Amino acid sequence: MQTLNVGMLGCGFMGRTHSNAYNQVGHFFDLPFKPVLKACYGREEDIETLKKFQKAWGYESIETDWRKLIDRDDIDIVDVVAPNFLHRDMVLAAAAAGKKIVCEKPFAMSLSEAQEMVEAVEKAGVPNMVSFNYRRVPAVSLFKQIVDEGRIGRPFHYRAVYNQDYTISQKVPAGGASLWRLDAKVAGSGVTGDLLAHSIDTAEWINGPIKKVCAYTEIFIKERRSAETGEMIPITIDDACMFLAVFQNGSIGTFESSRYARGRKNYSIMEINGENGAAFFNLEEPEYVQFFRYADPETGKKIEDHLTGWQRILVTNSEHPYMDKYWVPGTTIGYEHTFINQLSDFLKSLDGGPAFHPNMREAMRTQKVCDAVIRSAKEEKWVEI
Ligand code: SOE
Repeated sequence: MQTLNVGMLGCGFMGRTHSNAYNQVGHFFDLPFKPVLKACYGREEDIETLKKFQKAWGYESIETDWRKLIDRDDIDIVDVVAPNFLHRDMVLAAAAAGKKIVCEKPFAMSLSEAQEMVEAVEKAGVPNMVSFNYRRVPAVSLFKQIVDEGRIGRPFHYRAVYNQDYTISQKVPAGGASLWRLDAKVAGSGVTGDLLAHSIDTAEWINGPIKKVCAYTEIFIKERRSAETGEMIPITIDDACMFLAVFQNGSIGTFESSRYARGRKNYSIMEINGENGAAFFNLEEPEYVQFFRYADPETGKKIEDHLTGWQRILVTNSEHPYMDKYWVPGTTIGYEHTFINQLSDFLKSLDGGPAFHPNMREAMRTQKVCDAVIRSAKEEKWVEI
């Protein structure tokens, strides 16, 4: 089998999820390629972390200069999992070197950066994908299937929430290896780019394009100690964001996200309510999708009776998306499998399989909506997408 040599640009949380996927994917899926973990990159000052990372995942070599890694002849895929502010330069260099590209979300810091990156990968003609892993939770794929099968009918409402609580304490510093998400220069935005990007990606994938938004953002703690210098620095990323959305299909939506939602760790929910039915998903119970059936999708005939109610579907049957590749019905898979599923889809697309979604051009939509949300909050008005 042909090998595909991976160069991993980053050795943090997402570096781990992606490395695990390369190691695992061939165990579950029949693939045209065998990924080989060739090299991983980390900064010189993080050398101990980098070496630990190399050993944990089995990389053949390390680099402390990412440009050198990209230019190596023995690298086929460049996987960008570094903090957001580095994505642009890394993707432009990888495209110029003719490498296949995997990039974590949000793939750019702004819409203009995203446009530049899309132009570069398209000019170079290199296959590329953006990692929105939650599309590949089997229950989320099933949620979309239910909508695509017409079981919801005309949609009226879409709502999404993505809440966490890890920045409530004033003592949490900003910046540094683990908390760069609080530093606007490194992350671009706060919960909008980090969390709502996921919700927007799945919302548009399931319910079509958003037409306009009206947003409010809040910064609860305005100054934090810098993890790098120890100085107090102003916080400019959005700690919380709420926005109203009007979809092109006429339905209306609400989106809410915060890192101050005490008790919520990675609470991402989505619900759609239509004329004929409704669907609901909660990432804290990722093996279930809930479905409410009100009318027959073919005839529109009402089928409500005394047994009508929400169905809680355990998404572990072989008929369910991706699940035939894992264990036996009733046994579950987890967070890490969303990255494995996504990688399998990407690798298959490289050998004539179905096109992978979203590539960078498609993911630019999410960037567009995120930019509009931030602008709407700043200017206190509705913004058309
Ligand atoms: C933030 O805490 C974070 O790690 C996001 O960056 C990921 O995209 C999300 O899936 C989990 O939470």
